[in-house]
Amino acid sequence: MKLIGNYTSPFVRKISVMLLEKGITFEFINESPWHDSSRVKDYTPLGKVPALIVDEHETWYNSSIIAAFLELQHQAPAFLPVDPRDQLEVRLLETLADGICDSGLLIVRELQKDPAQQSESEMLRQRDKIRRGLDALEAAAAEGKWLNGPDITLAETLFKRDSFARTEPPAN
Ligand SMILES: N[C@@H](CCC(=O)N[C@@H](CS)C(=O)NCC(=O)O)C(=O)O
Repeated sequence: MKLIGNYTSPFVRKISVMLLEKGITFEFINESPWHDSSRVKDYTPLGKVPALIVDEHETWYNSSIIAAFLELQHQAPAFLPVDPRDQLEVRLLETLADGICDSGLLIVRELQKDPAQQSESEMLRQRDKIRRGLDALEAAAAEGKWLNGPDITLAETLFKRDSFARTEPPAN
């Protein structure tokens, strides 16, 4: 299996955490999606990371879809509970965490523009989403059911750094 990604993407991190925790062997292909010469679009039409190449006939993209595919391998630990309703609750928190990262990414992209082209109001709008999202995540963490609970969940793969020390990328 090959994981196409880069070291700064939280969505790639989600999949790296799952692969490492499940002990699934994979090769990491470090590709930035942002450059004109990027080869990411050769792997996925949307040109975004992560993409997971299973073989020459099977490629999955979008971190939520890849996560669902990895769960189908039935390799421990499971990142989703068995009960479908519980699964939805975890997927909702995953969506919340993804959305916070999406907003962060939009702010970064805005800041990369020429200052005259940057939209302060758009950045404030995104910051509000991040603030509300983090408040909701904190409340879920305090509840301790799917975040900070007894079992590892998909909802934790983007934010809970201390549990996943061995998935840290190299310093350089
Ligand atoms: N919802 C997607 C988001 C993926 C995403 O936005 N990845 C960023 C890197 S963090 C990317 O590749 N962006 C390239 C682009 O937008 O062209 C997922 O969960 O995989």
